Amino acid sequence: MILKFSRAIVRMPCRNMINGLTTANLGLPDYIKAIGQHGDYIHALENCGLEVLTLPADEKFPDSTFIEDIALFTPHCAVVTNPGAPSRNGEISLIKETLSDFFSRIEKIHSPGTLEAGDVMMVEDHYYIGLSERTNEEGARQLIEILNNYGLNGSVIKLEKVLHLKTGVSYLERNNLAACGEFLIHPEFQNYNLIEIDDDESYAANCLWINDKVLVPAGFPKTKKRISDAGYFTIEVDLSEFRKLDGGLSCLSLRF
Ligand code: CIR
Repeated sequence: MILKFSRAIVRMPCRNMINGLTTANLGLPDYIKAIGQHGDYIHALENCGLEVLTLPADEKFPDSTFIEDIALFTPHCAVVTNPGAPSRNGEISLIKETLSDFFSRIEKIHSPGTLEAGDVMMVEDHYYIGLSERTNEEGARQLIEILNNYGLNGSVIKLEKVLHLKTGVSYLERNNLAACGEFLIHPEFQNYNLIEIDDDESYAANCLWINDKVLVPAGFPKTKKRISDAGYFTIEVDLSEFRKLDGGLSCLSLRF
């Protein structure tokens, strides 16, 4: 197994997740079902060789299980973000102590900059940053400055329709990029081997490479086949309850 990541951090969903932010129109999530799906997700991470730290649920923050958005990990430092969604901003206070157990250097995005790490896609030393309703130009500027200080670099991608950059595009290493909609024709991505995700399976564009296996959401057979055909072992995970809150595979963990 190619080991790039060895650990992941997840946060248990809370009962209050039914009050999470959403545009999905798929009904309210079922908490009990979500707990089961979250357990399966953790097993999938373990199957990819990761040691998983599971943080407790926090009822104050309905969306706090989507832990990816509040921190970005680079090989040299962790960056605590500054979520643009007001109901999510307080989530950052929950993570700081945990991060200091793993990272000696912790950076921070400051207001008026906003940034959610679902908008950040890492390709080797380069970090694409989506400008979205949650991540603004000042947040992106601050992140690029931080990255530059560690010999890394970044560039911005203006989003048209999706919530976060990684809602619509996922880097699967070896120059392979799973992409749908606006990203298939985006000039920045034309030098990658594009794995096209059809519009009717766009939820599956948020798939997750971990140590040369790829997690894909269950129920998207065309996407699963295209990713398998690209040479990856795929693991399906049913995330129906998180999808009701616009949450995908990557949002549920921090990997490093
Ligand atoms: C939100 O709207 O913030 C949550 N309901 C979903 C966050 C999904 N996170 C992600 O795409 N990185």
